[in-house]
Amino acid sequence: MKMRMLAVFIFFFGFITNNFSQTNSTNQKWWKEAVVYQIYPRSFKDSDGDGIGDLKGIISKLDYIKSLGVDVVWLNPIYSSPNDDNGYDISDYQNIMKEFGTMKDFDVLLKGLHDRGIKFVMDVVVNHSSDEHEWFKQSRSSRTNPYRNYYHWWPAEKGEPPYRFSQFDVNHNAWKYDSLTNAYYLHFFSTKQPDLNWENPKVRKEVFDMMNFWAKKGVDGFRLDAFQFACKDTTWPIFPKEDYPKDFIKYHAMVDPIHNYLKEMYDNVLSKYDVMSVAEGAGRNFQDAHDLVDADRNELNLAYAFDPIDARWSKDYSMLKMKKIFSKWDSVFVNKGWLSIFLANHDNARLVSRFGNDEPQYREVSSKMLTTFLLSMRGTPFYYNGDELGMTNIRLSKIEDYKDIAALNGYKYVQSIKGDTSKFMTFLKESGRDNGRTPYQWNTSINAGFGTGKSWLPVNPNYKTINAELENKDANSCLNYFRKAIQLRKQNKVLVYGKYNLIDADNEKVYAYTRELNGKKLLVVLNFTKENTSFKTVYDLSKAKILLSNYSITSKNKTLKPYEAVVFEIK
Ligand code: TEU
Repeated sequence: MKMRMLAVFIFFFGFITNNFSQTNSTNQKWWKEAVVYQIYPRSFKDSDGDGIGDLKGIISKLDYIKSLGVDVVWLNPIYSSPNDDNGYDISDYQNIMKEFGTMKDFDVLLKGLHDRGIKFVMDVVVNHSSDEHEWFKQSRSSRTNPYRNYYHWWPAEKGEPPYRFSQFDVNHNAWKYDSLTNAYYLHFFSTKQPDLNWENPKVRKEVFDMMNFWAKKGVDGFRLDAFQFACKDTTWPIFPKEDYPKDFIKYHAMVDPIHNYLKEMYDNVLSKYDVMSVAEGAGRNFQDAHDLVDADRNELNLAYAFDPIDARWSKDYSMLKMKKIFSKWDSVFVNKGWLSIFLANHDNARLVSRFGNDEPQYREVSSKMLTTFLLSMRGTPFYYNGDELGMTNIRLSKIEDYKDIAALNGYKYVQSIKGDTSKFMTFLKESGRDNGRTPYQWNTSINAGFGTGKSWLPVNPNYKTINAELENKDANSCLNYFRKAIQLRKQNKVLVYGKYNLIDADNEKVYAYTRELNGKKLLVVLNFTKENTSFKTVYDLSKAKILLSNYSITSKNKTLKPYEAVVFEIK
């Protein structure tokens, strides 16, 4: 009996705190209500004809960006870089990459965004720097150099270091031998991206000073690149062969005392400004993710987890699995913490090619369906430039055409182990990162209006039909649908803060859920397939109001056309 009373109490207490947490104004934050638009600067707009996008290019498109209705722009790294990994290898954290422009251009860009009421998020890449950064040049010059300890070194007289996995290395070995000082340095990414030693307080101070420099300039947020890997166990244990490196995240991510360093970052930088902070990667499990963003812990605001997008390529991918993953992630953050919602970025294939269907008859409708999903879930949407046009994978067929270090070194690795290179090419065509990095398609003019010079990656030949200018004029385009969906989210706080509830959970084709806040209830139904289908709901749709739909005629009889998406308001 006592147990039952306790259960009833917990249920009601949970109910009250849950509803309270959704409506409590102190829990309402601008970064929860924002739609973040990610711009890949290299590919957005080239102002000077060198084939590489730049800051002046972005400046020339500020009114267009404003017209989308987005609240925040996140730019991939724009700092000085030799571009081994397109700017994710930084050689000077307080300067602008010469291909992108100057600090003056940056100031103009920031002001231009702010003048239009748009906030700006900076990409902070501090798991590693470039090997061309002055710190590393000093560090590798001698074992006694004051910067030696800015990076991780293993003296070769101790023999080979314990194996560590590198994502971009040709041999997947994260230790690179450097004859100058007869030692190995650690690089979880390419050999030109040596890992910084976060255990060294001087490194942490340098990073915090650098972040303060940008915050004082007025940036509104930081995206912490690959930060879950920043801490290393410097006793360098040998990891068990059975699951390392297969499950390298388990060993590389969230190593102690990473949370202390985040708290230090909070105290020294984040707490001083009204900035948002987001971690790329959410750790090994839900607990890690929660610890990163639990407001009471004073670390970060948001994290983005890879499970949903990674699930797409798993052998047992299905709609049911997808729904389970998203629903589980939502449930973990019901009362505390906040997540981002995304299905594509610069590290992935195009949204419509990966999760929708880019065959001509389905491209538009499935792209709109995915937009509906991203803008109607609980969490801050991170929307990748070009997806609002329904841009598709380019599917380059020859390895020589690829530019991405992950693709090029991945290919060399497969060759070195005498693996199946044609299978690898098939994989690259569908999931290679260059698919998401082709120039933004502005109009039907030369190079899709990206710029006058030969672009660094080829323009997708479909730019004659898929481009911003045409779509701007077409009321039913993907672009205008995106604008509409953003407005719907803005006008309905229920889409931001409302409780998420999965319905018709066993439906293998339809993802359906309700969002509910203060008595207002929306029902979102999304057909993820090219078949006609139906869904189950207890709600009487005959009285429901249709708030958004990606077909001109929408029925209320619980059936859906291919890739149909509808947002109903339940009356
Ligand atoms: O990505 C971190 C990361 O773990 C990626 O390697 C991801 O798993 C991979 O891109 C999937 O193909 C960040 C950046 O987003 C990425 O662009 C950089 O290359 C990487 O860090 C290194 O800085």
